[in-house]
Amino acid sequence: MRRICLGVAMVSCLTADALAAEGTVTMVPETWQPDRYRRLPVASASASTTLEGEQGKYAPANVADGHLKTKWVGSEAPSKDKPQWVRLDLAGDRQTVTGVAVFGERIDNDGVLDAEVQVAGPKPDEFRTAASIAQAGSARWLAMFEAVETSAVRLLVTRSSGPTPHTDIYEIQVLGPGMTPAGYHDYAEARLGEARQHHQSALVHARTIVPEPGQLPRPVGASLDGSTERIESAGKRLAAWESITPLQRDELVGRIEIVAARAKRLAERLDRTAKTWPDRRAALDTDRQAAKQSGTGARVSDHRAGNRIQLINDRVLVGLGAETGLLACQIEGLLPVDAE
Ligand SMILES: [Ca+2]
Repeated sequence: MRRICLGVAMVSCLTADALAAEGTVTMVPETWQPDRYRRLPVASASASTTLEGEQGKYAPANVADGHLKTKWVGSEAPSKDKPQWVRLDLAGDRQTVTGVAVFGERIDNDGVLDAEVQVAGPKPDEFRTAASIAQAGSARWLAMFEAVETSAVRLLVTRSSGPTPHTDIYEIQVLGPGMTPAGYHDYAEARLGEARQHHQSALVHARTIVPEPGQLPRPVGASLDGSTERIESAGKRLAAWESITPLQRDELVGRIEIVAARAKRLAERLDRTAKTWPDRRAALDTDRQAAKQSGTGARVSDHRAGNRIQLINDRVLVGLGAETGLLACQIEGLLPVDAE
């Protein structure tokens, strides 16, 4: 491999906040495989601009679909003032990233000349440069840097070259530390175990809110059912680990990362709801009493009770919290549903 550029790389070993080391960029052949590294699963992709739209033929997701014939095409000319970028959000909350392999279009055919490989920091949409390339001599290159924990990687292009203002990227592989086959399986099993624990916590919180699962608001019940199904399905697939291909293993680990992250978010959401439930329950009981006293028929009455504005008839109560801005809808006999 011939080194084509040393980037100004600044990445910490633990977070994208404290920047320490220099990354390196080297050319790689088209057949390059991340043998020594683990290809990290990507949950979603987005871009600054996309020729024919984000859902079209040149969608950002094409850079993470595993195919070297599908590509993202940025539609506007990149510059330092107006860079073009494609962003990959990693499956799971955070991953340890050590490098990025970029497979772009030919330099003379809308390929990348100058770009920065960036990693997401702790704040939303905050990115730090981990490695950079200038005057690229190849369409395919590997940027390696000190391991960093991050939730997303972004390729920021400041100059491309070719017959049109476009920038074309076929594939971006986000790389993590390599694992042995047995270690990889253990990792997948551990992550699925975490997903099960989060799911169990979510069920406990749900039971705090209502004792019977059938009484849960439909969206919450559906989320819990979906979580159960995804965990069971991933568990069955994991049991067949020895008989699936390396690519299928990568896909499964990606699924497990997503399942674990969603289960964690659901548990956290229900935990918050469970903690505020006694106060809300009391407020709703008050509302219910008010609803019963409001008379019958379809006629709607409105009145103000403290910081709550209520519209009531005998079947439906809609309350707006004047301070919280929360809209609470209560249908007699059903649990309330909140919306902002
Ligand atoms: Ca592709």
